[in-house]
Amino acid sequence: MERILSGIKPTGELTLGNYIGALRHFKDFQNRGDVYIFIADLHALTMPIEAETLRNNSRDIAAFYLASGLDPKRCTIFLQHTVPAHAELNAILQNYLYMGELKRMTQFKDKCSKMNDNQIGLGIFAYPVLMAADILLYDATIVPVGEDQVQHVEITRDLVHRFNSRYGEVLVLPRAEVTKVGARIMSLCDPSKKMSKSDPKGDIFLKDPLSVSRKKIMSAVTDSGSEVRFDPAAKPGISNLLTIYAALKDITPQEAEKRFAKFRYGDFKKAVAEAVEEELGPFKARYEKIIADRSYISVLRDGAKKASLVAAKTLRRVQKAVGLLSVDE
Ligand code: AQP
Repeated sequence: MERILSGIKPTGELTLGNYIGALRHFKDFQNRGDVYIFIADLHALTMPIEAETLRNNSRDIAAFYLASGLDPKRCTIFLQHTVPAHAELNAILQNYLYMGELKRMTQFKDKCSKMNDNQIGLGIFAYPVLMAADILLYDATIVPVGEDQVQHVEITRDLVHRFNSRYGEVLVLPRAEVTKVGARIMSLCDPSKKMSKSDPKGDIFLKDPLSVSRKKIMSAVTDSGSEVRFDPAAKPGISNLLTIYAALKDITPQEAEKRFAKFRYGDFKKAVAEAVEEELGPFKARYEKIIADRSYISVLRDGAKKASLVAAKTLRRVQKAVGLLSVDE
């Protein structure tokens, strides 16, 4: 049986990119294996964030998880910090990844390119170590991610090979699974940049009123010419909108292109806005109900207990392998 693990960092308000690249697929994982979905709150601390913002974002993600169709009876939903084994395994694994490889991580380079060494926390540098701990604690075989996180799953795989060749088959080798359509939704203002919650220009937020997301789509940057064609290099703006539409309708961007071949930009944008409204309308309604009744709190509490049992077993296996003396028996 597959073990599937995924999570979202509560670094900002969730975007349509997070929805298309991650949230939208979560419920289907429940038909494919044993699912662990967490709120990566320790990861969110790797860049400056206000305490109240972090708390609110974490609540929102919990409610969005439930609104996405995740069923706490069929999966485990939890906050990362409520399972101490994440930090404990991190303390061990940090000795098996090296400065040279961490320095080469694209996320680290992107996030820290404009900072000097006295502004860069150790956490953002060592981010892949904690992410490896997140994955390995649950013996995850599949890690669904957007394109940007594939590199971190790859470094986790390197770590597993390194660790297991020294200590035997202790850690389970995970593999990244990238969303087929929509693994990298771009900003509506600048389609050369990813739509990111920590860089809100050109984002559609899941909490935006539908009229606001419609306006944002209608004023999205397009390309010269008037043809609706899927060509990310020559027509990045239109291609991004085609990708959004295709992802929401479960078709390919090429099929979407055919559907809109005779459309003008304005009518095409209207159709994309409608597709977003149709999908996000009911989703947002479910979120509003969950955030109001606070049902997510008990889900997170139960999730922490369930996740801790599994994580503690893996941690013990690793501690034993590296030679940490047990006093349990
Ligand atoms: N633009 C995107 N298109 C498709 N998928 C996306 N994801 C994020 N942005 C897009 C996917 O959402 C999940 C949660 O991501 P995360 O919070 O763990 O980290 P991230 O990829 O760094 O997301 P952000 O929104 O860009 O966060 P910040 O701004 O804090 O760095 C992942 O599956 C991710 O791939």
